Amino acid sequence: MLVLTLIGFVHLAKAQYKPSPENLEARKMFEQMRFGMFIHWGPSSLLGSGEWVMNNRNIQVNDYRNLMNFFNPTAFDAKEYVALAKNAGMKYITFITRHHDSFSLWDTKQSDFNIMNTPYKKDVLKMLADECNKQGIKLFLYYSLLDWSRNDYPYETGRTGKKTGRIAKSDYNSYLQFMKNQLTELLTNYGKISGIWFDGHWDQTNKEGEAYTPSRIDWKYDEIYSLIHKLQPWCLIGNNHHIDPINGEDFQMFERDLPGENKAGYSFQAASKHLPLETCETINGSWGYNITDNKFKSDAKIIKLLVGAAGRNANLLLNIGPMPNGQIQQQFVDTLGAVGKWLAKYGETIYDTKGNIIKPQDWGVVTFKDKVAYVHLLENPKNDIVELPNFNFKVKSITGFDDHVNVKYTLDNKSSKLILHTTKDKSQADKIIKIQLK
Ligand code: FHN
Repeated sequence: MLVLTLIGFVHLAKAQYKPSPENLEARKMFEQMRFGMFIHWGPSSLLGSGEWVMNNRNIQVNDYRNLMNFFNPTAFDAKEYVALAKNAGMKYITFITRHHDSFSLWDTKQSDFNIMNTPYKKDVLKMLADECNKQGIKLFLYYSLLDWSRNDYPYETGRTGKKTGRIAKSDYNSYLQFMKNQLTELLTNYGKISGIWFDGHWDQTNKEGEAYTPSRIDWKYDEIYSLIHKLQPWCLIGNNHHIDPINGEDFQMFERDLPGENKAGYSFQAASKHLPLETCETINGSWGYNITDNKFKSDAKIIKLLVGAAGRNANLLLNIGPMPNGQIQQQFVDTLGAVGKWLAKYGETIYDTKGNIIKPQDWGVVTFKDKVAYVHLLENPKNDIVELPNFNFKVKSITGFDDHVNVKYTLDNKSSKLILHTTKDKSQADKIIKIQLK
């Protein structure tokens, strides 16, 4: 009986994650920020083929380690990175600390495959953390659960990294301890960390969308998550596992899709109604530096993504994959500059707004802030008619955001439908109409 009661207690303790007041406050601030910079970078960038190159070319662990001898990012400038994010209107940076290849971009004592053993010999994370602090940008850390180099990671049951030459038997307890030690370093030596962004869970499941997708290993998330929250209670935990949120997580992310969409095939999970949401996307098609990837999205497309995310109550985490020397390619700089310029003018319609009050429509989305609703026309409305269903508000005025000219409208109180009679110039990414509510 006693044992059963104890098991019951343990189970209950696991089931009841109660975010701390600091954590709840951090969630609010996270939602206000709406736009962040994702940075995928490391020795894999040297090969110019994206961050999956080790897996894709079946590079053996010992051969891959050679990259450490010539990863020398002398053009890395933390001040420039943070300024670039700031000028783009981004409010936070999510930096890869350790991707699937196992390379650590900080001075870790837990593995010698790290930045201090490259010719560069400098702790890039420290420089970035200090600079974020100086320039008022929040710092989130990406941390891979999946590992293609270590023997103790359960690669036998994994989907990827099977051909990197490992033969020793894995040992998850040892790997778990390693991760806990690394996370403790990250959350102890780099000041205030706003969030940990996990990735790689899906390595231990069947493909997203299949009927059966539980993990083949017990990751012991309760231990990992409680350690993080113990070290920094405000630190938000998100896990890009492509399934419904797990107990202990503070935000939910979507990869290459806005919440509620599933074009990329990762997002069969529904958007949480309680947790803050985030969508991550690339500017071209690659996360890590890819020398032949010229499929750059237009500035308009990125702006629409950002607005589409805000309209669904989500942040956009937009990726850059710096070059191996630390320089950021001009195309990324230009796009970020263009979005920054747009946000300088239209930021009030994005930051600190709420989406999803009116569901996304064919023509676009609506964001709300205090007594104002911003209608974002992302596509040309059919017959110059913009319908807003479930519009349960009283209207004071409706004007164009740019020209302040009154927009013709009809409000059918019975069906709660607001109809705006307006159109959009095709060349504009977004036409905004401001509804002042009573
Ligand atoms: O495998 C990673 C990939 O390299 C990249 O980091 C993205 C970012 O969301 N996540 C994984 C794929 O789901």
